[in-house]
Amino acid sequence: MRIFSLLFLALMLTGCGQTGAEPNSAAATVTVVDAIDDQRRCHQCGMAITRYPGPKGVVQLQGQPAQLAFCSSGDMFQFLLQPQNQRQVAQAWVHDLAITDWDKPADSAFIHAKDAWYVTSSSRHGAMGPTLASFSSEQAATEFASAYGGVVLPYAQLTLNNLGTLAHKGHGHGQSHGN
Ligand code: CU1
Ligand code: ZN
Repeated sequence: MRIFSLLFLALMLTGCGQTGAEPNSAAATVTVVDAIDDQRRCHQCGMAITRYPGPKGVVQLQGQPAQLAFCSSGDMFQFLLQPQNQRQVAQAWVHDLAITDWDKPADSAFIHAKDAWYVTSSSRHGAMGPTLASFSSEQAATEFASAYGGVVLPYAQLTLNNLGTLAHKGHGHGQSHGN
C-alpha cells in the first residue's frame, strides 16, 4: 500500500508542476514588444524610426527571436501583406493612438495589430507620408476619421490595394509636416 501512496504523491507533484506558470509551446508566442531605441531602423525602408512622427509597427516572424520594427504602420503593412511574408508572421503590433501621441508614440502603447481598427487615407502623415492611423477601438478610429478624413477598416479588411499609402520607391522624407 505504501508504494501506491508514494506513486500517487509523485503524480500529484508532477501535476502541480505542469499547471504552474510554465506556458505550453503553443501559447509561448511573444506578446511583448521590444523597446524601439533611437538606433533602430525600419525593416522596410531603413529610416531611423524614432526620428519621425506617427504610429509604428513591429512584426515577429515565426521561429525568429528578433522583432522587425517599422517606421510607420504603412510600411509595416506594405511588408506584412505581401503573400510571402504573411504566411510567416507570428505576431504584429501597432501603436494605439487612443492612448498615445501621434508625434511621439510610446513603446508601452503597442497593441496587437489584429485587434486594431485603422483609418486609411487620412490627412495625417507618418514617417513616409500617408499612413494608417491605428486604434484599439472602432469608436476612436471613427472620431479620428471625422477630424482628419479617411476610411475606417478592421485588420481583416486591409489589403495592399486599400492601405491608402503611396507605393514607396525610395525615400519620401520630409512629408510629415504641415498637418
Ligand atoms: Cu522611410
Ligand atoms: Zn519605413
